Amino acid sequence: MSTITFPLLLQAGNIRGSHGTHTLLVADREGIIRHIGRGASGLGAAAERIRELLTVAPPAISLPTPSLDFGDDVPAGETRTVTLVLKNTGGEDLSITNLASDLEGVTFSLTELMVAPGDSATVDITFTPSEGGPFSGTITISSDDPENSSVSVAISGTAIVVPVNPRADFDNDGEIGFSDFIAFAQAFSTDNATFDLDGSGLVDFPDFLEFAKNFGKSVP
Ligand SMILES: [Ca+2]
Ligand SMILES: [Ca+2]
Repeated sequence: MSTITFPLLLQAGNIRGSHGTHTLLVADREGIIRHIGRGASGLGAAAERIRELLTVAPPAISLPTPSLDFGDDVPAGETRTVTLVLKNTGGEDLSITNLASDLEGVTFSLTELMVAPGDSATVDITFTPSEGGPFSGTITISSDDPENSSVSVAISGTAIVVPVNPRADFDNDGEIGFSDFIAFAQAFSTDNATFDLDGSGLVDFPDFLEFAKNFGKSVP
């Protein structure tokens, strides 16, 4: 018979003589019974079960989403956010020590965090494309996972350039701004053709939507 020391609850009340044999229960720290065996021949199996319970798995990073898509319609100059999920499938706390990207301008809501065993955490990743066209890169995540100290996630998307409607610059100062909005508001519900951007014969809500799409932009 081997002898081992273990900080587990052995439910003494459940070890009893029964026709010359014993029932062996192995319970974990929470008191959940993990093994039931009988007699001396069951000791080896019980000891093996105890060893398994005592072995704490190291932290293990897992990425439920292998790639992140910002979408194919990110307006150039506007910020888009996607969420990265980080999971710890190990048995000890996972320490994320850094997040970085090779795509310039990518920012993270967090670059250091702890994830408890079995838990998930999220990090918001934002990007503001400066011009139209596809973009892609890699997010690299460093952690104390002994087997995967560096893992990566592909990111991609496509930026679009929304053309400016120069007609929305009603005062022709090169910017579609607040002064244009005031002028538009004053012309609302009239038939003033300058402000009737869709040519419907009336300055109305569809014209406002067209104006709003262009608000804040410069006229080239
Ligand atoms: Ca203007
Ligand atoms: Ca109209």
